[in-house]
Amino acid sequence: MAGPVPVARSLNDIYTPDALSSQEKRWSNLLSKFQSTYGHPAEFVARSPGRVNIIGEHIDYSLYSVLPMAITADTLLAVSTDLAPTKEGTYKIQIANVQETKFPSHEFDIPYESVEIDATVHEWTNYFKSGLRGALELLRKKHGVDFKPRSMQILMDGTVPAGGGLSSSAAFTSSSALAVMVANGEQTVDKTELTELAIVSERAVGVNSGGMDQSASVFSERGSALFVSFTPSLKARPVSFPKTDPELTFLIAQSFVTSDKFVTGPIHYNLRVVECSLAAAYLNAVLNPPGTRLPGDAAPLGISLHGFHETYFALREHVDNASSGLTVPQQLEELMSLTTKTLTKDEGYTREEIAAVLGVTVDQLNQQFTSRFPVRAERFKLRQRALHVFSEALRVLQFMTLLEDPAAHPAEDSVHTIEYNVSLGELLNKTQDSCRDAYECSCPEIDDLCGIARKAGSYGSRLTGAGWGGCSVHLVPADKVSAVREAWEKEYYSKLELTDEQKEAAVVVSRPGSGSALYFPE
Ligand code: NG1
Ligand code: MG
Repeated sequence: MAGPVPVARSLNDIYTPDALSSQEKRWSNLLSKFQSTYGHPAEFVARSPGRVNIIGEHIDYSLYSVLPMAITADTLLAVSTDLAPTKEGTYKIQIANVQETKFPSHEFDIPYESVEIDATVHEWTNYFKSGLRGALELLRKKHGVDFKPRSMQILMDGTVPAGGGLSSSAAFTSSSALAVMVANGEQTVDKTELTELAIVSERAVGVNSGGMDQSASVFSERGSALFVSFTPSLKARPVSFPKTDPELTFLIAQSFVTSDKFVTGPIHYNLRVVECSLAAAYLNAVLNPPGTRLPGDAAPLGISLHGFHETYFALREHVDNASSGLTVPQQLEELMSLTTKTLTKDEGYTREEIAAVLGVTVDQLNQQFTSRFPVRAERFKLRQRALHVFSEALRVLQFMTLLEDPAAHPAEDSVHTIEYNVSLGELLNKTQDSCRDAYECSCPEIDDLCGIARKAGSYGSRLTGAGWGGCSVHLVPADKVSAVREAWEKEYYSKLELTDEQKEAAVVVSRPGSGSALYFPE
């Protein structure tokens, strides 16, 4: 799966046939608008899609594997680099958006040394700047610290709904980083390098995220989902769905409850990152021998539940080699029962209680866990969050077994196909229950959409992405898609004041799309 970002010879290489005609119109509009905006043609287009997460929610920043897939919606950046020389010591970035009223164009004279990003303002060009900053770090590694970036003229067209749980941010940062690499002369861009710099870049704009979105955006291959692992290093590989009859489709339904991670980070997303990191430290302090330190890892705050998982069983092997025979699913089952026995307080733990168990002062605790990204909470629900993470990591492995173990595949007859689809769907439903009850990242609207869909024929329905609003994903057999859509229209969407554009985007039938790509207009 590693290797360079592919150069698309035609839009056929990027989009599934059903999307092709609308995409051809969109791309030719982008390229002609580039010409009229800047007075010359674009040299290339960098493209990176949004993603929907099938299963593995809120566990990527705990470094457990996930199963997303790219969707058709993507960020396009048309680029040219032949600009007039600029002010001494700076290069110029001119960036415009096809939706110019919503996203006004900007011009920046950026000093060679550094890219300033004011993450306190929610400015659309910040995402480009975060990709620019990440790419420059990589370019400096390759070409030396006094590398002089080139000026760029950019026209963007993004169709991933923002704040909708489909990773608009990752699509934008990944395509931006890709565009900067190519604008500065890189003939090929390695997918792993691009993903890693997109992950780091996204954290620069204030969201303490995991690496799922950027991996799915960069690595996905058309027709397949993507199994992404983060440790010991980032790996991604395509996973195909067995052919069933009726064919399985994934429906994505917007709740239209916007969940803006910038605003709610301190009580939602970033708080969960802190709770999971604290849970790892707490479990380590109680269940591993005194003085055991968790290995520093790629998690946002440097330690993770996965790190605890590995340390615990590595140390156990020295003690009793009984545990060495455990499979990962068995280890996860054991961790869930250990968690229940160790983290007994339902109402959660105060900073004082945690600091006492870790043997540090509250100031030291705050310094390590709650200074980087501010959180607002008196108590941290360590057990609930850890139980969700371990159980969700287990569901991902069970889902993968159903997809990849031929013994688990349905026999040709339809009865077994139904049973098979039901067992896939059941895992998705259990994820939704755990997100709602243990992780508390759902909302009534999403619960509603899921209930309506299940009644109308969906095998499995759940929130996708960060939650607290945004999108839901549903595993629906092809012959039930219209029934589910009608039920949503009647019982949910008809009660909202939706614009025609919103009505259009409310429900998307998602086919597994391709990841990042480059295109050089002839
Ligand atoms: P969304 O909200 O779809 O961008 C976020 C995180 C992911 C992952 C999911 C929950 C960002 C940029 N991405 O996805 O890393 O943690 O939530 O599984 O915050
Ligand atoms: Mg996002």
